Amino acid sequence: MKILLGFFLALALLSEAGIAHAQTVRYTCPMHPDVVSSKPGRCPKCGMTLIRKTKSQAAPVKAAPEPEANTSFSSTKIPNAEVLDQNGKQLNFYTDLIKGKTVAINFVFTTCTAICPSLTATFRRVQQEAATRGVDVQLISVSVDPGVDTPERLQEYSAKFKTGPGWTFVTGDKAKIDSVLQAFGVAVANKNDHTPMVLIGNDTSDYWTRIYGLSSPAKIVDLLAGAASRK
Ligand SMILES: [Cu+2]
Repeated sequence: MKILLGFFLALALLSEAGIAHAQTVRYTCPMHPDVVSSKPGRCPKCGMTLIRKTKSQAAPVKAAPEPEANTSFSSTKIPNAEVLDQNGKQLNFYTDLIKGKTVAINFVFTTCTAICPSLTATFRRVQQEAATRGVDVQLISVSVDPGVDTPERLQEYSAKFKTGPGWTFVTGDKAKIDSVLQAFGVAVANKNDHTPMVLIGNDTSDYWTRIYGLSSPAKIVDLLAGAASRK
């Protein structure tokens, strides 16, 4: 926890420093504060959409959406929305997928040709490595394109990546999925801007953290093991 706090503090200080020297508008990566650009675009390190920062946004009252990293997330924010899994089965998002579990959640869409195949392949290796190391984890891939990603499509996608049991693909009514995305702070207007982050949580201890979704599977499993060990 101390390490995490230190990290968040460092992040906060870094972004403050960046803002203090800003002459006009700047765009920074939520995950890589050292990436600063004068133009909108994507982070060359992780592909995340850069977030606009101006001096006025450095004021104590934050109006613009800020990266999650320095806000505390809690299971209480997760809606128990009615969603569908890749088998077309109706689930309650919180009680069926999160409650009492250690979870890793990513955000994908099946027609994505950019980062999603790599995110999913990484998740697959995370699943295998977690099993090898005896880390009990529920993997959840939430579609950011529920209108196109029917359960059938997700089933196909899931089969293509040879996912194992304990990995649920989630779609459903757009409003319901949006409520889930909003709760996690990852809702975007354009699906192509979806976050490459993986959220990691232990619901029982209400411990939440996040990691870049293309980190090494071993690193992701380390975080999962750490989360799972929190009582
Ligand atoms: Cu994608």
